[in-house]
Amino acid sequence: MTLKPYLKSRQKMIDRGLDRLLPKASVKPPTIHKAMRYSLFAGGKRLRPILCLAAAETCGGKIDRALPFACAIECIHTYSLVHDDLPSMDDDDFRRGRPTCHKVFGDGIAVLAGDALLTIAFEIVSRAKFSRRYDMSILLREVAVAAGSQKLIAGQVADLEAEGKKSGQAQVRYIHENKTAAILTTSVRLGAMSANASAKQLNAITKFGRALGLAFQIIDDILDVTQTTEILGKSAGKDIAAQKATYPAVIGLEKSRAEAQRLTRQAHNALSIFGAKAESLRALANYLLEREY
Ligand code: GRG
Repeated sequence: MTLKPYLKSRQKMIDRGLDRLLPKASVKPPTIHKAMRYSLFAGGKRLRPILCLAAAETCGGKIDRALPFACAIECIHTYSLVHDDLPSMDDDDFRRGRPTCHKVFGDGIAVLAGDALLTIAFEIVSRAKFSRRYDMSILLREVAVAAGSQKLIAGQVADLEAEGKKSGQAQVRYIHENKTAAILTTSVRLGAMSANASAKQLNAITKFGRALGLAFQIIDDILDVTQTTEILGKSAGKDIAAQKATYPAVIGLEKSRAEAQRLTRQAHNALSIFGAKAESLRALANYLLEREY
């Protein structure tokens, strides 16, 4: 499979879905809808929603059925970035290669745009078609738990509290598993659930998501050290400056690279039960590992 055209066509499909599901920028009050759309359509790679669609296909489902879940996940991901960029959190001026939401709309509207993106994700899921094995309460709970105080927010709290302190590998792993891997895992799990996956399939997809999610964040840590702001589209070198708990800071660059590769192999192994059906998930995992680092 050729990855570039595949990614482009999936990105388009997700953009169209998001455009359809979000209130138009002119809807009252326009400021909030402009701010939500500003961050949502800022050129994100759409990795999580693409993984969601690929997981649905891997489990024998249709991508149309998975699309609302994919869009909901991208709304949650974007909310977390908007809030993370705020002066009271990571204090970043650039995201996805352009000024952050609060730089354009002010802190108050950026907080509300994040809130509204998180909230609309639940509305989108609540309108989606569910499958025989996974009813609406299961799907809504899946999203709520992943975005909640014991997963995404837990990771962010631990990340904030670790700043400027000496962390060990277990602590960094905890941060990454919750801040990054939990939403990524839920992306593929929702795709699988939309496809009415068996327990065995869902278990394999979950293992894949966890390993890939952790590898993805370790690579992100490495890129922060090795790449420029221009290449990243966000401020490089911030982790060291802010004394963040990262893999390179705790175990060094070489060991971090080896750990990312080990986890990517683990992710591949989790897909063995699907045979050729997991071709797109395998290609996506390779794409994440092959980022320049
Ligand atoms: C505010 C509750 C709350 C959580 C914030 C998302 C996050 C947690 C922090 C942002 C910084 C960070 C390192 C997040 C880890 C996930 C990550 C690598 C995000 C960037 O994801 P990409 O590369 O970005 O998929 P695009 O812009 O392409 O979507």
